[in-house]
Amino acid sequence: MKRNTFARTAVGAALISVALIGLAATNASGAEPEGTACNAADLAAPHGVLDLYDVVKFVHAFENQASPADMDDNKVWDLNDIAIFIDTFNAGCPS
Ligand SMILES: [Ca+2]
Repeated sequence: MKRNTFARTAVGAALISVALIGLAATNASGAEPEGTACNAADLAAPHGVLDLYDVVKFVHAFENQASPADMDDNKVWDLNDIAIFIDTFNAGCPS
C-alpha cells in the first residue's frame, strides 16, 4: 500500500514537472511555438516529435473535456478517445 502511494506521488510530481517545463516552453504571447503536428497525437511542442509533453497535454485536455482529447470528435470523452490517442501515439510520426 505504501508503495502504491509513493508511486502515485512520484508520478504526480513528474507530471507536474513536465507540465511546468511545457509552460516554460511557450512564448511570451502564451501561444506554443510554431510547427506542424505530425499527427493527431502531436498535441504539444516540439511538433514533429511525440513525447511526454503530448501525453501531458492529452491528459489535461481529457480532464477538461477539451477538443484536442476528443479524438473521434463525437463530443464524448471516453475510453475510445484514450485508445485512439495511444494508437496514434504508438504509430509515431511519419519519417
Ligand atoms: Ca470522443
